[in-house]
Amino acid sequence: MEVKEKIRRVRQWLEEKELDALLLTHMVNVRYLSGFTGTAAVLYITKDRALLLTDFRYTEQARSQCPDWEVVELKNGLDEWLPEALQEDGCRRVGVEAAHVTVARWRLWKEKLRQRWGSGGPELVAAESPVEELRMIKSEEEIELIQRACVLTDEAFQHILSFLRPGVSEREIALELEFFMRKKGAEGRAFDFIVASGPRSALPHGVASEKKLAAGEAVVLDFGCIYGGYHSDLTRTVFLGPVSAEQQQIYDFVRQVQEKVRQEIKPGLTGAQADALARDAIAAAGWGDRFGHSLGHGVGLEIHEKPSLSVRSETVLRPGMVVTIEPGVYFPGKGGVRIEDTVVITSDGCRTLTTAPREMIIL
Ligand SMILES: [Mn+2]
Repeated sequence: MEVKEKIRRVRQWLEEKELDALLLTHMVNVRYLSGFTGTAAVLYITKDRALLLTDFRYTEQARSQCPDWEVVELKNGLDEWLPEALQEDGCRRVGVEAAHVTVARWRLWKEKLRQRWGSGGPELVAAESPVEELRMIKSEEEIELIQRACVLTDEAFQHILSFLRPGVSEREIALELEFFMRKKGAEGRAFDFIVASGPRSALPHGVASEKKLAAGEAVVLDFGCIYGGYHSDLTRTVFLGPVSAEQQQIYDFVRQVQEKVRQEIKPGLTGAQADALARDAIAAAGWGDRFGHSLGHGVGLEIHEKPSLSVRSETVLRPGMVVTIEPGVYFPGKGGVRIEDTVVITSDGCRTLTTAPREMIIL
């Protein structure tokens, strides 16, 4: 979507919400709307102005990256600028991103308005940002960047297989994954990697520890990278032999469930209906209480974004949404299995962007 079109959509939203202005402080939303990749800027949008506020460090960068925005260099900070601007523009109701403004900042802004106007001044409105909704549907260019992040992630998985052996620590594995992807062009890791082996594989969020791998253990590897600002997310569970019949059975089951979801997910389903594709199958196997997290989440400029594939998600899936599909079952004290892919919803189903092998791997 062109920047001008994004601004038009936000203005449409302003009208619907009967707001005179929106102040966007969440850097990811700032980047999405303006193209600005620096670390400090705020967007201010009214029905006829679109300002990018930044400071001396970033003025020049913002002018070159954001031709559709009027770049303003803040001299005395945003908190002083805001009441001035609201007065100048005659704004009565100004929206702020409720999920991204601290209580301290909210109080400070209210106090600044009160100092200037007493009780009759402009009203701050805690709003749900319209930008997170826009971000749910990815353009071809965005999908291409996510795809490239996924390719690097798949390559890192292939690479790490030769590195896994008894005695290697989870931390060393996490570092090697990150080093490999960054050498190949990734900007960074997508999140703190999960490398969870043996009994730790039962921890759905077992961030890599000092624990060393041992024979007979499952190893859950959950990792991804950032490319062009966009994230990837992949989980594979591999085994250091020998593998028990029980491990084999659990693995085959999770793999089947994950495959079924990728075959059946399609536009028109709600996030909750997608989640149920996995949850019902796992419950039917008698392991309902062993799958305690949601099926998946949106992926884009953030590793976790809308839509969520979870019990309570009413969001309807649409083509262009990029989500993870990551069912798992976990047995405390023993171990767990999770298999996760990043997929893009298409007109009649989904296309899987991560392609690392899903067959059981025993090293
Ligand atoms: Mn994930």
